[in-house]
Amino acid sequence: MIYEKLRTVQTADELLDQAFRRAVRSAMSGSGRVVNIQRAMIQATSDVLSDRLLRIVHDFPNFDELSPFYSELTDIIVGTDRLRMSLSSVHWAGDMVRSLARESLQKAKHDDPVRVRKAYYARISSIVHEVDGNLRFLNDARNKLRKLPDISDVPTIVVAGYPNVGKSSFVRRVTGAKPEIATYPFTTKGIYIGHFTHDGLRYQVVDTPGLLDRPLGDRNEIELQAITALNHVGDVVLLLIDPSEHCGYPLTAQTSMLHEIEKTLTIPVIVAANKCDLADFHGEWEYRISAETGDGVDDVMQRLIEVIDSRSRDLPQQTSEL
Ligand SMILES: Nc1nc2c(ncn2[C@@H]2O[C@H](COP(=O)(O)OP(=O)(O)OP(=O)(O)O)[C@@H](O)[C@H]2O)c(=O)[nH]1
Ligand SMILES: [Mg+2]
Repeated sequence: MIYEKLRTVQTADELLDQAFRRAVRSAMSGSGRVVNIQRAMIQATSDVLSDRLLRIVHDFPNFDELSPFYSELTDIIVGTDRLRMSLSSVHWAGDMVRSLARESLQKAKHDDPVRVRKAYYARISSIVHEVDGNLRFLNDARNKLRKLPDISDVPTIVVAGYPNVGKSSFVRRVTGAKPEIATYPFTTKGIYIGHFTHDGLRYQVVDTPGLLDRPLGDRNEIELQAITALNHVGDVVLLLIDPSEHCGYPLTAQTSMLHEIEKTLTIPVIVAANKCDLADFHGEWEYRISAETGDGVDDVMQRLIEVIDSRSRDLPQQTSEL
């Protein structure tokens, strides 16, 4: 996963502390004239600090080259603009540390070297402290982004619907007993990602708990963006309805959500009515299924696979987009 290798971003004080300690060590190991010792300290501080600062910038990926999935989620979770701004501030600080060191190294040849070195320390302390807010923001972003699920580049069915309609039961039934669990920005709950194979091809099924628990009209911008991100996560959405209303949500609420979702998403939405084994199940549905007994599950899976296959024939660029 693209954010997996991001290292902890240290605070201004931690970075300075490390650099100054390294400088002291280099001063103690060197011998000779005061000017040489002071210049070695400036050099060591600059090396450690600029190296650390620029490494932070290089650790983050190029946001223009992210897949639509990760780029959309990055924007939702931390905000790409803020991220870019913080990275360029840190880059600026790294450059300043270096160029001030060059100046100070020259100056130390003529002026009082101890004073020059102290002045250098003061300048870079204030520069690094100036970007401390950005460093903290980047570390926070790093912690959030690392939790993004590793969505692999295989055809993907997204299972959505109101809480308790049977999404997880469905995912477990079609993908077997061992789902991977990932944290998702959409929800505080863990999400299941399962896989199955059909005609020798691997498919992925993604559960979306907590995503659709109230009308889209009540959503703020960020939540709506999380829902439209599904367009990049999946090739097709299976929207589960629970006409028995055992899930605790009236059928009218569920169907109006269905219409909103169909309008909001650009990928195909297939609807299946779950819990057909229950006596309270009612209504005419193209796909009547039971995640519990397995009734009708094969039919709807057949349809989902057909939709994915026809999309990958019509839109070859879509399958390689992730
Ligand atoms: N009778 C019956 N019960 C079902 C069926 N599918 C799911 N259930 C039950 O409905 C309840 C909710 O099922 P889940 O699979 O956890 O529902 P979910 O949509 O994943 O719920 P959230 O993760 O909370 O959004 C559980 O008690 C399931 O056993 C079904 O086809 N028939
Ligand atoms: Mg669930």
